[in-house]
Amino acid sequence: MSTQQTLSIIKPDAVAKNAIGGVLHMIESAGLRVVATKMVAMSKFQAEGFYAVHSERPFFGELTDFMSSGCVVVSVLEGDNAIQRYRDLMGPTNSNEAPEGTIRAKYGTDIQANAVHGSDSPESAATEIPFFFSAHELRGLNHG
Ligand code: IDP
Ligand code: MG
Repeated sequence: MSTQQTLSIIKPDAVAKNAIGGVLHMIESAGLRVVATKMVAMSKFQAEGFYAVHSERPFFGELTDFMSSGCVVVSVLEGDNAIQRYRDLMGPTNSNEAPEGTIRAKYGTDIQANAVHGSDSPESAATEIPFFFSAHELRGLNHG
């Protein structure tokens, strides 16, 4: 195992549910470290850019409407094998299929309003982290 960074987004549904603290608590309780975080309101254009990989999917329009419907909390998480560990903590895409103990089981509603995003590979993390965080914002990493 090696130390990795992954991008987390607490989506507008979870922010609306007052679950920012609840999600971050689950992240920290799982042993992942929050090394950068901020609240942002994504424009439709930003959401389309972030999810460009899904631009041909039938749900692209509603996904980008949803992601730009309210504030989100973006964070960089760090830890051994952080990418897969966070995916496991999130649970499957469809919240209704998420096992107990996962973030999506606790805070998600359905396949779209599923509370959180997490990078799915080192390649995704390497593009998703700089999408939201400048080098300046990341320079304090590894000093926690
Ligand atoms: P993931 O977030 O579990 O990696 P992806 O397949 O990458 O899932 O899809 C990105 C996001 O698009 C999901 O988190 C969810 O919000 C939304 N989404 C995925 N599949 C559907 C669908 O069939 N209908 C509506 N929204 C969907
Ligand atoms: Mg994905």
